[in-house]
Amino acid sequence: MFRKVLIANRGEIALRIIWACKELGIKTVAVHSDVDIDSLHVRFADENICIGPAPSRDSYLNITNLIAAAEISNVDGIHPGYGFLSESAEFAQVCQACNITFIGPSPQTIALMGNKAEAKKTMKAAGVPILPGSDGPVATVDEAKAIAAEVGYPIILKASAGGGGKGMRVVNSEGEMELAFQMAGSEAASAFGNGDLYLEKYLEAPRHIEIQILGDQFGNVIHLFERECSIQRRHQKLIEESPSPALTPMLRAEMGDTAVKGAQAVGYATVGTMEFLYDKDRFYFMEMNTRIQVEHPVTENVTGVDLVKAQIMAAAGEKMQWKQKDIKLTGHSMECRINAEDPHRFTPSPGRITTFHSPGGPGVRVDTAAYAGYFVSPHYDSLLAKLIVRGNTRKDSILRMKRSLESFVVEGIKTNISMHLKIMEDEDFQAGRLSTRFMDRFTN
Ligand code: MV4
Repeated sequence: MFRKVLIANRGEIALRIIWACKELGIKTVAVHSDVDIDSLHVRFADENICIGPAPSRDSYLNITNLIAAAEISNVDGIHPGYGFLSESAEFAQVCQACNITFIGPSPQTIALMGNKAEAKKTMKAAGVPILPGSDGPVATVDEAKAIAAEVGYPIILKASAGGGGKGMRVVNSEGEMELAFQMAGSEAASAFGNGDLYLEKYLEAPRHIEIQILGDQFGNVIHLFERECSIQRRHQKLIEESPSPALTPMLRAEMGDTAVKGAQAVGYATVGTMEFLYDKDRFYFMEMNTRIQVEHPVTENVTGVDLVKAQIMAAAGEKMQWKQKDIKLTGHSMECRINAEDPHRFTPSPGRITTFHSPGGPGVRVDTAAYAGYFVSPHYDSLLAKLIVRGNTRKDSILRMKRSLESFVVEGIKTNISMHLKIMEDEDFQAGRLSTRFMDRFTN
């Protein structure tokens, strides 16, 4: 097991990793930019090192400064959290070269899953269902037109080096292809340094359902069921839940087993998430995330597995303590992402928090690094807190979420709590009638 781990992240996930390390008896090193000196992850880590000024590129994204901090503090592991460098094959490679364990899959696996077109080809070869479309990147607009004619419009163009919706273009007819191909290609090139595009049949209103995967370094892979993540705005997830109201026990087992098959095909180790699009009782591989996800507490609540501890133990080379039959789904869990943003314009709302009261009581968890007096910086993402509830049924979870949102007091900045309350009271949401288009009606 690791002796000391550096957490290459900030905010609630840095705190979450510190809690897991404390329970594993691992010493922790927090890194922070100069504006994060008063953050809770700095306060609760055993050591802390300033790695640069506020802009992420000069601090949390600066591999040289992070590795220097790791060397100075003599750590044997680095946990990247999510976002920042958590899916950077280059960072994982540099850690390996410096004999520091990157707490995640191998650089090769990160690179493979980071190329969405190659990831799809790999999953297809492993027998995981994929959407009809191109076999890898599309070289020319004529090739795109030919494939689109085969699969039928509408199609969607996606960036191979992308993910998360950046550089995507829906094309409804051949006449739109030329411009869409050029726009998507140049967007992808400027966003990711790689303009390659791949093409898929476009599903008008699918669900976004993902499977949690856990693997060790002995070839053992299990799944920890699904999370329904269809409630998103501009590819930012807002509400996640498990189990999905759409899945039958049969489909749940089929999706889980399929995800395990895909992960085994690449020898997946530590935690990962396989994202699927779900439409008319069929599911299709979309992409695989090679990090711990924001929404991991939803799965922890329904399985009882501490995913961050499991991730760290797997990265340390420990054999997994579970067999698939040991993982049971009980109850229902739901997470609302509380963002420091204007609830109507969805624009960031940085500033000093004057009052901060988070809800509690049975089945309520709040993962946050915020506190009364904390200054929410404009330099980083707007996630302020994750409110996660657990109930025996989905109805119980919604009721618990409503009363928790109503008693979540944040003053001094704006939040999206009122938007979450509107969603909880929505008839379609309460009936489980969800899709990736759900938020269209809530946003202009
Ligand atoms: C799709 C899709 C429909 N058909 N692909 C890709 C990145 C992920 N975050 C969202 N992605 C989607 N890929 C096909 N073939 C629908 C989505 C999608 C989505 C697309 C546009 C706007 C919002 C969306 C929210 C979730 C999923």
